[in-house]
Amino acid sequence: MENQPAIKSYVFEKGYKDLWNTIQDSWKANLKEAKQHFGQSETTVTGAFHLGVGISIIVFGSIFFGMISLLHVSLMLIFASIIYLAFSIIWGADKLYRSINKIFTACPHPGCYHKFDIPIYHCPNCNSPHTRLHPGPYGILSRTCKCGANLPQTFFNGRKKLAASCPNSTCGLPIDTKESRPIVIPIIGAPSVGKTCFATSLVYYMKEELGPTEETQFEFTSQVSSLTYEHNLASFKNGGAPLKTVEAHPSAINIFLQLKHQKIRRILYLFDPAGEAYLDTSNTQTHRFYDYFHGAFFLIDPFSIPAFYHEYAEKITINDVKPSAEHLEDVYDRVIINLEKNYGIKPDQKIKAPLAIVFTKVDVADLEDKFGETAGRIIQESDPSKFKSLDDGINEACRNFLMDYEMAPILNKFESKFKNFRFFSVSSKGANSVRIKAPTKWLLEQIDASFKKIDQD
Ligand SMILES: Nc1nc2c(ncn2[C@@H]2O[C@H](COP(=O)(O)OP(=O)(O)OP(=O)(O)O)[C@@H](O)[C@H]2O)c(=O)[nH]1
Ligand SMILES: [Mg+2]
Ligand SMILES: [Zn+2]
Ligand SMILES: [Zn+2]
Repeated sequence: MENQPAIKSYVFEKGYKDLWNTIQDSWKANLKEAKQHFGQSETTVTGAFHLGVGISIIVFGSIFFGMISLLHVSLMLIFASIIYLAFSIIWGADKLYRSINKIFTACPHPGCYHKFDIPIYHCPNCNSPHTRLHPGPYGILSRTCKCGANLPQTFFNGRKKLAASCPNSTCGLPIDTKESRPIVIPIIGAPSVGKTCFATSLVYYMKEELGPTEETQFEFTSQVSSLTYEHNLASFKNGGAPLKTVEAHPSAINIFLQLKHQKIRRILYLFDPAGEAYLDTSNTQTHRFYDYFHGAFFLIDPFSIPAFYHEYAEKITINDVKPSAEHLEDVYDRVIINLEKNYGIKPDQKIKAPLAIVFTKVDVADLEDKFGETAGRIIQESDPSKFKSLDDGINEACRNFLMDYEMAPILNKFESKFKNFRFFSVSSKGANSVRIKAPTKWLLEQIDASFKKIDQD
């Protein structure tokens, strides 16, 4: 373990110093006494006596102190082994607890996104950084900081309550995850597909509809997340929409979700970058959260589909709809290339993480008839045994829509690359959104079965 600003346990530092000093002192005393006798060893009978005594002090003294030292060393080693065993067991339990509960630390800050087992913890008294605050040579359950403060160093005695920061030396910013279970979800889509409108509406659903229920307590982890949300939500008033996102490497929207009957708190990481991030692979390769993401939203602006846009160009007000100009397939290809090149997905391997493919802007013109509620209902009624819910019908309607508008290749790509994906259609307008709950709840349930118990219809 790297050096910590703390005091090591007795047997791992001071004990050895004491032992060495005792051995040295004993030898010195022994030699001193022997020397005194050698000093009196003239060629007389008493002199010969002193010579004899001196020699026997050296011989028997050495044997005696050697045995005492051996006993001392053995006791120290036994004691050290017991402590070593004890802290290994507790550290093992700490690791096991975090592994079973899928707890890790992910940095939510722009461009960092590094993942760690535990963050750097800071002493509440002197703020010294303890890079490895866990059972070890500095203590089993707690350690003493250089300033004298006592710090807990396991999951069960309060470590998570300490202030924490990112261990990445070029970042070092505060991380307020409190050893919760991360749920990491990027939102994928070109500029203007509706990512920020969707993210804001999703947070609105969680905060205002899920939050007030007894089942899920909602809390922003940071002011940044809360202010961004409030700002974007306010822009929906009077029919507006959030400003274009400029940051290709955004801060995560971080939210604590405490589910009823679940001891471990969840912490949501929602990443809403500027769509430009998906226009070339150099940006996404630094989106390190793809290393540990749990699922994703892939947003489709129907007006980015050329055949459909041409059919509807006359029926819509461009300024209201802000069609996305980027080809859907190009965005998809870049995301997959990035995952294959940088994040260990093999070309012939299917991605296990669930993907919610969300058609946005369903409130425009008659889109509800194309892949929304009306379309879903008709499909459901045509074969109720196959399409058991409205969502099943909408999923099918979205697929049909892609086929009808010359997008069969992208449908094939989703099918060949993703094990678990499903289509949804939404309108993202904050409090006046339509069906935001469906993709949100589906994705959370696929990632974490505990979400199945909340907000059931
Ligand atoms: N009618 C309607 N318009 C929408 C909806 N979602 C998004 N829009 C429109 O699309 C525009 C772009 O939406 P944003 O959410 O900012 O898009 P984005 O994907 O975040 O874009 P970047 O930040 O540039 O990457 C908005 O200003 C709205 O005009 C929707 O559900 N319905
Ligand atoms: Mg945006
Ligand atoms: Zn301290
Ligand atoms: Zn960081």
